[in-house]
Amino acid sequence: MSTEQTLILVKPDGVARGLSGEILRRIEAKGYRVTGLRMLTPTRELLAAHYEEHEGKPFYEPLIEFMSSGPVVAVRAEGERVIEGFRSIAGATDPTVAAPGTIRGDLGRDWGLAVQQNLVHGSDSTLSAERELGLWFS
Ligand code: YYY
Ligand code: MG
Repeated sequence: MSTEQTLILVKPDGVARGLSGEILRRIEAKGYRVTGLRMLTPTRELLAAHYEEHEGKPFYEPLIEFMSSGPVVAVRAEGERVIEGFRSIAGATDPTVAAPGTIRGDLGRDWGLAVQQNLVHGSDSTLSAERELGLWFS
């Protein structure tokens, strides 16, 4: 048994497409508890800290630009192995190859910017979950 907490973001494309409710539904339907919820348009400063591991990569600047373009829904979710479990529900980074049944596989669009606009973020380890929750839910 290991109850964990993770940071989930519904990205600007998910909010703009009216999918926040559907994404929260999937999180809760899996049995995870939502223990924190905020809607905000993130600053570049917050996003630079959040995505520090990707600084310098070719997709970094467009990603920050996109993520600061409108409101996101930040979710603190809790449950048994929720970090790995939410990554599993979210599906592969690229919605075109994300498995059917996953958020990205079912709802992600197969367009040019699909890898950038892939609806959700989920922390990928206990260390990053702790760090990211500190940024978004301080
Ligand atoms: O953890 P995850 O979101 O699945 O992917 P990461 O490799 O951490 O990349 C973070 C974020 O960056 C991804 O969700 C979309 C964007 N991105 C991109 O725009 N283009 C890429 N080639 C890789 C990632
Ligand atoms: Mg990642």
